[in-house]
Amino acid sequence: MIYDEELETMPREALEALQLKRLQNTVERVYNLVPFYKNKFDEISVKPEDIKTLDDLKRLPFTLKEDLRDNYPFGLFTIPLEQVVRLHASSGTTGKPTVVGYSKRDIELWSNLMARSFAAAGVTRGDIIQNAYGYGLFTGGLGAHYGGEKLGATVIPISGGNTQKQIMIMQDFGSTVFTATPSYALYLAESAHDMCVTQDKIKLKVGILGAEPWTEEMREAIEEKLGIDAIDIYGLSEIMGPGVAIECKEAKHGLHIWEDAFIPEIVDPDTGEVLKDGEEGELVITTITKDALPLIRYRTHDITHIIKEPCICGRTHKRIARIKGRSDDMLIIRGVNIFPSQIESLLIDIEGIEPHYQLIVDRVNNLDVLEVKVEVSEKVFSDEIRKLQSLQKKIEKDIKDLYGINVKVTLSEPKSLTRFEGKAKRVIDKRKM
Ligand code: DLL
Repeated sequence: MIYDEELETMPREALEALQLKRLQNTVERVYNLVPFYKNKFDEISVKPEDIKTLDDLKRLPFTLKEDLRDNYPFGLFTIPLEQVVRLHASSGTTGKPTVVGYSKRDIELWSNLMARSFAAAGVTRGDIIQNAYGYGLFTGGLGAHYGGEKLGATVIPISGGNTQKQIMIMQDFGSTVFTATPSYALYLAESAHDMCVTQDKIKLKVGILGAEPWTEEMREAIEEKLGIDAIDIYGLSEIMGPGVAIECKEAKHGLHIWEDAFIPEIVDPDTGEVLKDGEEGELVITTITKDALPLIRYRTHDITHIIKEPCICGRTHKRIARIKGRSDDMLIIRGVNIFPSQIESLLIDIEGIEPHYQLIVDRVNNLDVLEVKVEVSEKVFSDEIRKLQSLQKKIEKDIKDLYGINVKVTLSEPKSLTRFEGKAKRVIDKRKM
């Protein structure tokens, strides 16, 4: 269902005219209200009035996560704190978190975009959304909550964790939509299986899953185990939270990024040069409707490309391909670049392998070594040692053939690797410890 016909199907020309107007307005505001931006623009002698076309966006400087940290906590806000009605923060791995603020209008806008995203995924007013994204400083919980209510659906604010209770509530309340990270959806599916809760005992039809990278193969595994449509949703707290982009139910291929609110660019992660539609690089986003914390050319570190072809669903907003990983998650093993998601796609397709894995990187005698720990199914685990050894060798060979790196594969017992209630942590890089 299309939630906002006029905006979602607006002809490109009109959409781009709207973007330009909103961009000019945003640039003017940040220049006049945020000293950080005024200084950065002055340094390269660019004035707001120089932005005459959408193409002029590339004249503006990038904003980095460090800029938010350097101006911790509220230094990039354009409005006084009295007008800020909500704060969220993303937990950095080190040091201070990144703080984001919302005015009343921002919350309204976010709810609208999230309602629009739910609708694109096939959710309607009659649905019951079991929201297992964490509530708190993380934007997942409240973002999905407000969007679900805005749409008029029924929201169960269960938050993450407590899996047995999730499964009980899912049956008793008749939840039709499940929102969580894909890794948690998979964990829930397994637990339901262990509790003998079969698909006919639940009413679930859609999973709105995101907040971490996942693969097509993982989608298939989740869809099969839960008997649902699994839809990919993208967002980041600095830009808003969940609902920046989502797949539509019709195509389930690429995520529509809501261009009446955000301008996406793809840049070369090393040089910052803007790439053409279709070329893979780092996603950079400029917000054009945000009030409290507008960001100009924010470097997301997420690797993707723009899908050029128009979508069968009729929405005119561009699509980004499924996020391949973060540029800072890319592993370099003896000079070969590899994303965890590439290993994931290969593993999940192998018979007898469960979609649970961990990558352990270390440096031994000055050489990088990658260990791939992966769980096998109960059936394979009870096989004779010889068969397990040949499975292990097969995976090592497949990875070598496809990606050109030597890895050590360790087969783990079923259910032995850590399960995650929020974002999964797949990589342990001992070189950085
Ligand atoms: O993860 C917001 C969110 C909540 C998105 C719920 C979707 C659902 P942060 O905690 O700030 O915000 O983390 C943002 O997570 O830059 C990506 O690297 C990653 N990420 C988010 N969605 C996806 C996705 C929320 N669908 C960071 N695929 C982003 C791959 C994703 N990575």
